[in-house]
Amino acid sequence: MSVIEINFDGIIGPSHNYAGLSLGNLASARNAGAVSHPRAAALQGIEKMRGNIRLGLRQGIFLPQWRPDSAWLARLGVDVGNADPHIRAAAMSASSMWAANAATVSPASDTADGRTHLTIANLVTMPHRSHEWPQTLAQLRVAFSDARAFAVHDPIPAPFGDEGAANHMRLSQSHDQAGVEVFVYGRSGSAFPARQHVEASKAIARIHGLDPARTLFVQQSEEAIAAGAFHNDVVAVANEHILFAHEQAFADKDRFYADLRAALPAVEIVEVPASAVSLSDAIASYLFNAQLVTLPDGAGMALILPTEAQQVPAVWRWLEGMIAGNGPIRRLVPVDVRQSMANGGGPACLRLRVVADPADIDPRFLVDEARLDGIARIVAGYWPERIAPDDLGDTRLIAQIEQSWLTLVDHLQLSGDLSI
Ligand code: SUG
Repeated sequence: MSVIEINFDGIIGPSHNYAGLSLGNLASARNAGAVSHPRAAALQGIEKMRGNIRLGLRQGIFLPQWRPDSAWLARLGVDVGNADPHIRAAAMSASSMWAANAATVSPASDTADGRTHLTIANLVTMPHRSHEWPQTLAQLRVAFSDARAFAVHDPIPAPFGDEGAANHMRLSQSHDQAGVEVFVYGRSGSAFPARQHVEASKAIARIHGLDPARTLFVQQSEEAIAAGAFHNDVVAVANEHILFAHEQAFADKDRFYADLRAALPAVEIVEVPASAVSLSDAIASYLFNAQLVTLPDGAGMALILPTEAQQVPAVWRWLEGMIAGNGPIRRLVPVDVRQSMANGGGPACLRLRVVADPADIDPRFLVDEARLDGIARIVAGYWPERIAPDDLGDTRLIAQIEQSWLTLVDHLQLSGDLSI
């Protein structure tokens, strides 16, 4: 086997709800208080994975986390019955579904010791996400336990905010060759918090043993953060030698593009001008929160993007024009992940990309269509059909959420590894 791109999608958990927890994430704020549909949400995620498998891509999974996070509540001196509603909502969040925020990954060909390095994201900026990392770490230590191939690192210490792969891009001639790693950080000062701190990005580059000549630190534009791009992957995405980005994604794009061209002469930059698609249309449609993937058998690249992109005329017009031209992106594949989108999570948020040899990974974290069928049966049989924010303290709902998790983990034969 050889080194390929594998996308690990977070299975959408049974507690998925709209509590409006993410400041600076416009979709989360807009849908605060709405009724969620966890079962439909998880099935949408499974269908996205199925579609990618049918395109010939390799697919992996991460499990939902145990909710409510009773260990975190205990450290705050409460339990789910007597916690304040905003603490209870934070303990119930299914936000680990957005696996792009699980870790930052540097493939073996970029690192000094020739292993694939993963650093778990601390997610310290948002309380509801700050307690994800221990359960993420537990899973990644099982999935990537082969120490000859992988090094899994603890999170960067607080207060240096790290949001994982959502603020990291890797460009290379092809997946298996040494690449350029680009860390995109924010500066605080705008209306919304900058979640990725440069200190965290630099620490990860050192810990992964990256070559400074092939590592760039780039500031995200303040306009983008103010317009609701709380992560770089809402305004830019890269794959192999292609960078697909909005004109206003970066603070000093001329310098970034020049540095990138110097480090990787083969790079092709596909830039969407603000005159064609405004920042607000880009963010509303999640045009850039797409999976840009290389199709097998030389069929070029495809953009797996949310169906919402079809509903914003300026966006769809621009995309159709691009496809009609002779560019590197040959196919558009809209997918329905509306339940996740309503919390600000598009197709790219739902996955963590790992460029590695699948033979080195614990097979329980890799899926084909038959395994997805089994997961879908459990989702259909156990996941709550709907949750209103007022339901979050309901003891019957909590029991159902806990039972759903236990059943799935048992089905995937991971009970012994991920005990709570
Ligand atoms: O961190 N939403 C997530 C969405 C993450 C998207 N990820 C990437 N862009 N890679 C967030 O803001 C909403 C939760 C709530 O409001 O209940 C939330 O956490």
